[in-house]
Amino acid sequence: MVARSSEVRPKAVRRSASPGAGGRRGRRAGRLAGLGFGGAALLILLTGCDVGAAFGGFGWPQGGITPEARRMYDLWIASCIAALAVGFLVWGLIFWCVVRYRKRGNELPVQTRYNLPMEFLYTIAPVLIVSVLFYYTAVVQTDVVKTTNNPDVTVEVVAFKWNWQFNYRDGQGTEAETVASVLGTSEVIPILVLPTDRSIRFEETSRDVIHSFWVPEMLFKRDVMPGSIRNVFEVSSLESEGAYVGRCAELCGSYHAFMNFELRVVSPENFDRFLAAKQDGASTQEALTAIGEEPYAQTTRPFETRRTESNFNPDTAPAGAGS
Ligand SMILES: [Cu+2]
Repeated sequence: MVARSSEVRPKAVRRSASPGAGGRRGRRAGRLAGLGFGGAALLILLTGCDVGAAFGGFGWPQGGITPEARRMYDLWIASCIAALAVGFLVWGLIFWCVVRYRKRGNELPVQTRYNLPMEFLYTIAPVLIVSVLFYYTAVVQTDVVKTTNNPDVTVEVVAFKWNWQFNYRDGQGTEAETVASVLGTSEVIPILVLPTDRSIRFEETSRDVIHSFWVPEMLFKRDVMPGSIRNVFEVSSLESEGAYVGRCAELCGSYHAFMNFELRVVSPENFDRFLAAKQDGASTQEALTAIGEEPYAQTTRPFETRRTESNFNPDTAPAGAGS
C-alpha cells in the first residue's frame, strides 16, 4: 500500500506541472461550448423563432391582451431561457468531468484546491446572474404597477359576496362621480365593457370581505379590500376585442367559485356609444345590443342558487356519498 501511494503522487504532480495539453483541451472544449450557445442564440434571433410558443410558454399562460401582460410573459420566457442555458452549461460540465475523469486505474486525477480564479468565478457568476434577473424583474414590475395621472377610462370595481358591480367614473378616487354602472345579479352575469387602445384605470373596493379581481388574459390579479383601502392598477391598453371571463381569485365564501364576470373589449367608438346609451337610461343588455354585441355573457353562466336534488346531498344520503 505504501509503495502504491508513493507511485501515485509523483504522477499526479507531474500532470499538474505540465498543463499544456490539458489547457489546450480545456480551451478547445470551452470554445466549442461557446460556439454551440452562440450558434443556438443566433439561430433563434435569425429565424425570429417564438421560443415561448414552441415550448408552451414554459408553463406561463399565453395570449395576454395587454402590453403589461406581454412584458411579464417576455420576462418569464427570457428567465427560462437563461435558466436553461445555465443548466445545459452545468450539466455539460458535469458530464464532461464524469467522462474526462472517470477511473482509469489507480492514478488520482489532478487535485485542484485553492484555485482562486475558479472560486472567484463560481462566486461571482451566480451573483451576476441573480443581479441581472433582479434588474429585469424590477423593471417589468415597476412598469406593470405604474399608474398615471390621466388615464382615458376609470372604472371602479366593487366586489361583494358574491357578485360584482362596475362603476364608470368621471375622475379618480372616492371624490369622483359614477356616470354609469353595471351590476351583476344571480340571474345575469355582469359584463364589464371596455375599449381597445385606451389606458384604463381600475379602482377596487369591497363591501364585505377580501375578494380578488382577476382576468386571466390580463395575466394580472389584485386583491379587492374592504374598508378604506382602495387598490388601484392600470393597463396601458387592451389590444384585442373579444369576450374574456373574469373571476374572483380569493376564497371569499360559499359561492366564491361562482363569482364570475365577463370582460367585453369593444372598439373605442362602440364603447362611447355603450356609455352614452347607459347614461340615457338603457340597461346593460339594451346598450350591448345597441352596439351590435351579444347582450349576455359568452364565457360563463350564472350559477344555480336554488338547491335541488341534483346539486345537493339530501339528508337521507349516507355520510360521504356524492350527489
Ligand atoms: Cu370573492
